[in-house]
Amino acid sequence: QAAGGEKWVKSVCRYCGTGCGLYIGVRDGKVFAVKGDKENHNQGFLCLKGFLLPQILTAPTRCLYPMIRKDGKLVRATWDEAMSLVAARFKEAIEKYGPDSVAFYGSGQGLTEETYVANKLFKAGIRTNNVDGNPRLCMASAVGGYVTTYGKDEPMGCYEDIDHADVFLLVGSNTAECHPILFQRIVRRKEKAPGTKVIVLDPRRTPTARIADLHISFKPGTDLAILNAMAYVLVQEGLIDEEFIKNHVTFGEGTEANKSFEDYKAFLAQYTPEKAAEIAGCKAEDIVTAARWFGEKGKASMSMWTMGLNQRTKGVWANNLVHNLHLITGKIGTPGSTPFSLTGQPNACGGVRDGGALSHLLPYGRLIANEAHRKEMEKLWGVPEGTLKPKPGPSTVEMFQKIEAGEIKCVYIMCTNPGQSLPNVGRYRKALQREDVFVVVAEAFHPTRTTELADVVLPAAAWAEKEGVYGCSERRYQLLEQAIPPSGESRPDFEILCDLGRRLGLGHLVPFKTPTDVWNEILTICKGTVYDFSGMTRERLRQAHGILWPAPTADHPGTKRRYVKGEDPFVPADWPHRIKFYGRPDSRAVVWMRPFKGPEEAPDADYPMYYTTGRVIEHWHTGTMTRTCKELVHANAEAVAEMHPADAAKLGVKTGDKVKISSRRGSEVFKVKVTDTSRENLVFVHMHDDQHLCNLITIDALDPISKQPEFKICGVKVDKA
Ligand code: MGD
Ligand code: SF4
Repeated sequence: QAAGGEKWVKSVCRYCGTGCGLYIGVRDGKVFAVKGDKENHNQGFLCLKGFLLPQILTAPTRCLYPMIRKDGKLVRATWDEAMSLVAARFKEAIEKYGPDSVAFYGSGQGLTEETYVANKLFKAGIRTNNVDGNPRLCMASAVGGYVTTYGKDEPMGCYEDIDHADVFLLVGSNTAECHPILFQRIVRRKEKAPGTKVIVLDPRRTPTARIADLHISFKPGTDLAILNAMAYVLVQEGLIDEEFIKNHVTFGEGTEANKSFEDYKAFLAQYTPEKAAEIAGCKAEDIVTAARWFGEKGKASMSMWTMGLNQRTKGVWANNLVHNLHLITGKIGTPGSTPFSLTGQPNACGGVRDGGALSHLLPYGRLIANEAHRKEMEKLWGVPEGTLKPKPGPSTVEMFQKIEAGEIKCVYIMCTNPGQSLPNVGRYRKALQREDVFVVVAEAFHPTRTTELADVVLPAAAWAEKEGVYGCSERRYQLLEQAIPPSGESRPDFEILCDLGRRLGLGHLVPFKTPTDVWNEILTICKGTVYDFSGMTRERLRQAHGILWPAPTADHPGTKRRYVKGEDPFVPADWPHRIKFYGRPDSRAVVWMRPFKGPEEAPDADYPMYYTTGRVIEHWHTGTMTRTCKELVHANAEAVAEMHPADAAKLGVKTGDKVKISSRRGSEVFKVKVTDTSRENLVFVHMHDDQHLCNLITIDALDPISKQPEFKICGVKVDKA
């Protein structure tokens, strides 16, 4: 690739779960540009955030040397000083209070190798299951949906399904802003096949809703009623596939899959379109239309969803209800027909979900609570039987509650910014400020709303400065090659973690010299599981533009559609059907009866408006990276409160005025933007602004199954400021 002193290094975008392939242009040891990879799924396209990635590398806020807090201030230290202090404090806590007094909080943006090292070090080395990560805030309900419905996590479809779909059902996904390159692919499909229908279920009239053929706006939290009513119409109008149901589906309620189709029909009787419309504040005929389009015989239907469905106290149930639509119509596992959850982060799937770096998981589909799985991992990791603790650790919010309670004394935070991104963040910021809690933050940027609370800040090499694997929404694993050396004194997270391991006397568990060493071990860990990607050698990943797992042998091309005979290597050739849901013992997926239940905190007399939060196209999450790009800041500088014109008129405010938004947990002042994007009685606030924390207001109530917080709904009052 070298020409005239320049080289182009194959990599992947640092930001969203779309996982666009790109090349990094390097000249004189500096990154000067990126360009889209035409041979990858994104076909050479990148969105603006992706294009502007080079700017983040030289931002004045890059964290370039270690820091230790002394007399209340973070001061420069050497690596040895910082790491000796971290190791000493961890050792002291473990000796005095036991292994569960320390914790690791990771990220769906860490490279697979980094997350693997941390997971092994903490679970098998330190012997604590206090390991969780921000995918808990993001994808946990989607995981819960897949596991309860199919017995195994992760989508069965692929991006290519977009090119074959006749109907798109986008539920709680602002694809246009959060997964722009996939949205563009949907638009291209619509242009190419003019009869293609887009249905958007979203309380807000988002930029995604603007291309919809049918947009159903509803009261936040009521989509469970709408999805059940769609199923009602499908059944009533015979838009179901009885043969598929007979061969591949079973029915369930609660946690037991022991019901019949007749029971399901009786359950649906309470969700007539009229009843659902009354609950949701939408039109019954729109629900009927959505169901008819989705269920039309001979058409391919693809559903996509993200945080609108996942960040809910009924998130797993809502996920189940989307799967139900596919299972009763048989619109699953053929080109263009698939339920497809979009992941938020670039490596939430590959690193954290698949890699098992949550508090209840072990790598590649294994569970902490399962004795056989623990034994298998103990053997693979070469540690004595009984090393792995049988009790799952706390989920993210519960972990910070243990910090608040003084039970966790030391926490290592890597590649995430919980001081800004946790729900009800004021509460957990206080927890991190406890005198007796020692906070280590491995960060590529400083200051952030978390480094400002740290006792030690470890400077991390950023994207392009290190090598490793990312796995995006469609099970595609891709290698990010190192393009330039780390900035300043920063080091790759994997190196820092191995250093910590050695200092804790656990170097034998993390003896890795390079990320390739880690990857080679990972290939042995996934082997024999349904994830099996042991055919994805490092060399192969260097050549390929991503490979979709399973890929169990070096000559296996990867799997576009799971559970499908002829595509998925785990469906036997002599299986009598097209599909085998082998994740469940009876090879049947479950249609769950999930009743409508509202949000944890609906508006009431004291807090009469709905409050919801999320991303905007210009910024990535808490903004530490994108807010260093002048073009992006120019386009969107400050988080605003989007309000419907009728609400603004009632309050007597116009665009640019300030409002104070308060919930039972906290308040913050924002500038107003009056827009019909917002539904009446709903205020939407962006999450990227470190100076205006939308999470002082959000609720930290959790889905009881997935433990994902309800970022998307709470009650607030809005006053003129
Ligand atoms: P990010 O800004 O992505 O947000 O929340 P966070 O993960 O807290 O933080 C990533 C951090 O990693 C940044 O501070 C960045 O500077 C740092 N970093 C970048 N590269 C590296 C590296 O190579 N190594 C290390 N060590 N650090 C690096 C995201 C979270 O927010 C998520 S996933 C979701 S889905 C939630 N969404 C959400 C919402 O919709 N509404 C509200 N109100 N809050 C939300 N919070 C959640
Ligand atoms: Fe990066 Fe996502 Fe944009 Fe693709 S769509 S360039 S992965 S931010």
